[in-house]
Amino acid sequence: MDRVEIMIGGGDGGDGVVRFRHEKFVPLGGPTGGDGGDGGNVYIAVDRSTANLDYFRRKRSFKAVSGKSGEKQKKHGAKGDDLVIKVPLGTMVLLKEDEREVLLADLSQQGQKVLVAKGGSGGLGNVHFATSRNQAPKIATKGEPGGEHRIVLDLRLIADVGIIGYPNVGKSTLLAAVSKAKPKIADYPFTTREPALGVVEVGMKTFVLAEIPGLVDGAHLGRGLGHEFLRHAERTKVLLHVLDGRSPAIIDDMSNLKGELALYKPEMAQKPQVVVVNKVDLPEVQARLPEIGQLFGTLGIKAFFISAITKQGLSELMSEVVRMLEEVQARCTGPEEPMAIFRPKPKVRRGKWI
Ligand SMILES: Nc1nc2c(ncn2[C@@H]2O[C@H](COP(=O)(O)OP(=O)(O)OP(=O)(O)O)[C@@H](O)[C@H]2O)c(=O)[nH]1
Ligand SMILES: [Mg+2]
Repeated sequence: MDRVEIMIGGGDGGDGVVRFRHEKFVPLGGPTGGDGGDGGNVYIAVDRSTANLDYFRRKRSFKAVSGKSGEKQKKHGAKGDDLVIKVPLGTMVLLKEDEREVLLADLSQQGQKVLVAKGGSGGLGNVHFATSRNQAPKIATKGEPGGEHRIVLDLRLIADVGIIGYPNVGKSTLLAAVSKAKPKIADYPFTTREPALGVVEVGMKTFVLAEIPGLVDGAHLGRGLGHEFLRHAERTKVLLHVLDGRSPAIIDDMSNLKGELALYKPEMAQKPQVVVVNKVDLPEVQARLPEIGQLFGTLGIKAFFISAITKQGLSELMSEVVRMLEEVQARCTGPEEPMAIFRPKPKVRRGKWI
């Protein structure tokens, strides 16, 4: 499970109270009713020990603790405890308003935390309402209810590089050849049914590589498994586009899949891509290499020719990926965008007299 909708509510504010001083020989003591405590806030925070969203199968609704009512002698009620909901690294937090989803936070770093619902303010005790005309006010206000929101938690892989390509082209074989990942490999389509991750070391550099499985024509319409997984590729910086050297229409394969990405999201097709022709160890592919090379040459595309099985061409390919990652990184270290801060508005029911 990597996407879930939950309801969250800030704690309600405690009520203000009506109290009067009762002392011996002071028949008309003034008001002493204290304010209610504020309700607790709800936060969503990254937690190292949480790996998935399975916990939310059982529990879908969360509310922080409410504030306590005020007390006599002008005492404030206690503030409600905050609630911190723990999620794995890589969770996107979206606010659902009607059918629209607004991104509140992309929790892609350890220690990140976002405020998602504010507790209601405590009500005012009658100490606040004494005037020269009314020195014994019998009024206090109720605490505000906490803010309530529908929140979508969407867990996405954090990979620098995504391997895309039609089924059976050798994506898993490539991932296994350059990292310690052990994805299932077999000679039929849709062997990989979940994105697989591996860490690649190139000299002193490392990056995270992910196989994005199940892409077919019409993936953006939900065909194959691809639509489910394309969102994992959204955060990658570079795409490795793997083609099967045996394919009779290798250029069409490339442009069709690219078109598929653009239909899913135009930004996806804009990502830097490395075109990789796999399975060059096979004699039938060997025989076609000059022809394939020429096809890409006329399009001005630099293609990498590899065999994920014999590992031919892999070190050049990985060096190119590192180079491209560095290029993307250099481009991205411009002035930082200001952090968006989400300040949910509680539903107002203020000033209701008790
Ligand atoms: N000869 C040869 N066969 C390869 C090469 N790379 C992969 N294969 C074979 O191609 C078949 C599919 O490989 P996978 O790595 O499972 O392909 P995939 O793209 O991950 O496939 P799905 O996960 O099913 O989409 C397997 O039988 C592999 O052994 C290669 O470089 N040369
Ligand atoms: Mg696979």
